[in-house]
Amino acid sequence: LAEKPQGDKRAPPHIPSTIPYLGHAVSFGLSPLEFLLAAYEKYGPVFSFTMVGKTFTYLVGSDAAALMFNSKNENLNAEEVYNKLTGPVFGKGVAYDVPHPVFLEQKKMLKTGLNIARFREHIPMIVDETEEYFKRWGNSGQKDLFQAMSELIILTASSCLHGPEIRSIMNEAVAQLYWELDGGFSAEAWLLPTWVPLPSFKKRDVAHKKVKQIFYNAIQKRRESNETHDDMLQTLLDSTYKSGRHLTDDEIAGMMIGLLLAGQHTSSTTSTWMAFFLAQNKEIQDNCFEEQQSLFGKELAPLDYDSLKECSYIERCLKETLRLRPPIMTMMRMCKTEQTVLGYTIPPGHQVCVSPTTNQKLKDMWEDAATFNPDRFLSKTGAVSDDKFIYIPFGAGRHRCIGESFAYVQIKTIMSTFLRLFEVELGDPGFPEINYATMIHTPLNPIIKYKKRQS
Ligand code: HEM
Ligand code: LAN
Repeated sequence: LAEKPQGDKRAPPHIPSTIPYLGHAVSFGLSPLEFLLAAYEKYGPVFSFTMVGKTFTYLVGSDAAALMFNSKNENLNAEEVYNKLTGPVFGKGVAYDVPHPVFLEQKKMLKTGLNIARFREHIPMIVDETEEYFKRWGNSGQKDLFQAMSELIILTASSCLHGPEIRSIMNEAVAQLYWELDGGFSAEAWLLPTWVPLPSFKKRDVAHKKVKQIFYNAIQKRRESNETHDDMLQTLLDSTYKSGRHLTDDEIAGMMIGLLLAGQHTSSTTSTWMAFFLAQNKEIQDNCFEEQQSLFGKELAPLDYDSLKECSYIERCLKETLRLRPPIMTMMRMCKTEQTVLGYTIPPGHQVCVSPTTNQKLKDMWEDAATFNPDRFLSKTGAVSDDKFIYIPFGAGRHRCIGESFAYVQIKTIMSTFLRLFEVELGDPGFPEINYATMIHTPLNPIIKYKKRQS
């Protein structure tokens, strides 16, 4: 089935399709994970297929994935595949709109802003937001947990990552703008040309302008303020590039949008999936609550950074949730120069992909791959081997996530607080199916049944 060898160059096996242009778009779209695992069984760790006129080459398993994670951005390029999606949402001058070395400097600035001293302050803020939010749930009932987590995480991101000026003006109208901006991260935006007049594109662009204006005002207010602040906004105002230049207000506002969306999707889906895994398995849920009692006493003393670090069981549950439901299911790069991996040659023009979801479910790498078992992470890697790139929810290499520690602090704090408040069971629709139609795979019908714990 492999394409004809050209000289001693061997192209990766190309999965045949009888459907012109669309290729495998429908079967992949309906169930990407099944598609990729089946292709891996049949074709091995490197294979190509066509969708909507584009050729995708997947690198499955650690050895193949190493090509992406060790490569330079000039060779396997991120902005060429991502900027169409992120450009209109973040605006000019940040992330994939600038040359990669500039984005690396921006990542460094963000990283300085996400430090342990800040996390210590974030924890009580997140606890307050969570307790306040769930007051509206009353004593018992069934509710859409994904909606709740999405609303809650906008609030925690505003207070921890944006600062008091923005948090104080958060209301439903602003949240609505964020949703419309967020609507820019869609399959349509990724597939269709930018000029197509889709209503969601127009909404995105209007929301972008309004959100930027809100952030400009907050930046202005901060510049004029006499109070001292020690938070992310202050870090961005004080940071300089290697050249000595400060960030412009437009760059800061773009980075604030980036921060919001980075934490938003990833943490809201992860917290929701985690709660459903615990709702499905009473014993694991009880272990989490007992850990709270054993570390914080029967009276459940307030959470703080050092004790939260000790909560190793809930941490393993989070780690296992990120194994089975990593929010970013595929990382993509445009192949710019011929690449060789495991004896195959990938030509320029292919979109090279690595899928955390796939690597984290390989039967030959993970014992009982499909089972939610937090204690697998009692061993060093949790996997059968210590291969470097089979557990990659935060990516690796040059494009690796800088938000991992913040995400752990945020999700562990939210989930600890949530489990102190409620006992949960699966709601009437049962364990949620995966909605593959969204770019970050969300839970379908995420209805949870809850009962207040007796204190
Ligand atoms: C990159 C996952 C939270 C900021 C990434 C990548 C992944 C990822 C897989 C690599 C993308 C690629 O290589 O194409 C996650 C997960 C999160 C999370 C699973 C939470 C559970 C956050 C948060 C922030 C953040 C909270 C910011 C506060 C970033 C940044 C990059 C990144 C700046 C760099 C992108 C690049 O260099 O191209 N994240 N992320 N992430 N993430 Fe996160
Ligand atoms: C995203 C969100 C979308 C996501 C998918 C398309 C779902 C995925 O298949 C590939 C990776 C991508 C594009 C992705 C990469 C990293 C992003 C862009 C984010 C997690 C959303 C925010 C994050 C970005 C780098 C955050 C920082 C932005 C700044 C402007 C500082």
